[in-house]
Amino acid sequence: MVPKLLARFRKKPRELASGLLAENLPAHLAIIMDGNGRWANRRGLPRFAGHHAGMKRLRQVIRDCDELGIRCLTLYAFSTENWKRPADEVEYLMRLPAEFFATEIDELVDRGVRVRFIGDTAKLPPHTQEIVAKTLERTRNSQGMIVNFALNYGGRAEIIAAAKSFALEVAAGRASAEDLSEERFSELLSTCHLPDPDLVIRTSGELRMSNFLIWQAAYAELWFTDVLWPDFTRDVLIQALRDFQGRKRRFGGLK
Ligand code: V0D
Repeated sequence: MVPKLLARFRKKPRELASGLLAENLPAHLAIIMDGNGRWANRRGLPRFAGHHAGMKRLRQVIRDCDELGIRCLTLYAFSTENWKRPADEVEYLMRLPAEFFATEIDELVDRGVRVRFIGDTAKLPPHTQEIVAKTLERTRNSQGMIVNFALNYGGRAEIIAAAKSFALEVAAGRASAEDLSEERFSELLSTCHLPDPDLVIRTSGELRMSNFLIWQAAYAELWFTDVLWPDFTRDVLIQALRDFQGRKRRFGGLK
């Protein structure tokens, strides 16, 4: 225990085995896990096989992020647009949380991971909502990394919901229009308990935000790769984090 305690007081920047600086990691990393269907197509497999491979990759990425010292990880697992996919594919996706829970929950709890959710989870099938509730319950007291799943999430819908809730406060006489600020508005979003993402990664070559954390990612660094999500290894993650550490962040100012 002693070396660990002393390590806290070291002045020298801590270099992780991967050549990353522990001091300059994104506090919040967000990932658009794209390319699972394409990965399967390329192998002549059905799309669901790609989703399953994507889930296996996600297990490892959560471990890697925890070991590297990422404090908060948000994963775009299902968007409000994904309902337009064939019914059998949606049905398959909605069973992944149960499989993930069955195989991963003990390790997540051991790691001290706290799982959270953003998005309209009330519209998910009841069996999926049950897993959401069980996962929240099992990790409720965890004090480690936050893993935040975006399920049935849309950034514009979230902003509209926040605007409505503020309008209701005004209508009830508890606030006035002049009270609204960026800080106050941020408190009305589903991410109110999280820092803004510092880095957004999107796999599979698409160069868009696709309605993911559009308010919160206003000053995020963006990192895109052609690598398909099931092929996203620890080395690719480290490459993204190295790239992040080489960037000058200005948050709209100059400095
Ligand atoms: C498919 C690649 C884990 C991207 C990852 C319902 C798309 C695998 C979960 C999960 C999905 C959700 C909730 C929970 C635990 C795990 C998940 C969906 C899709 C959509 F409590 N992977 N995963 N959920 N994919």
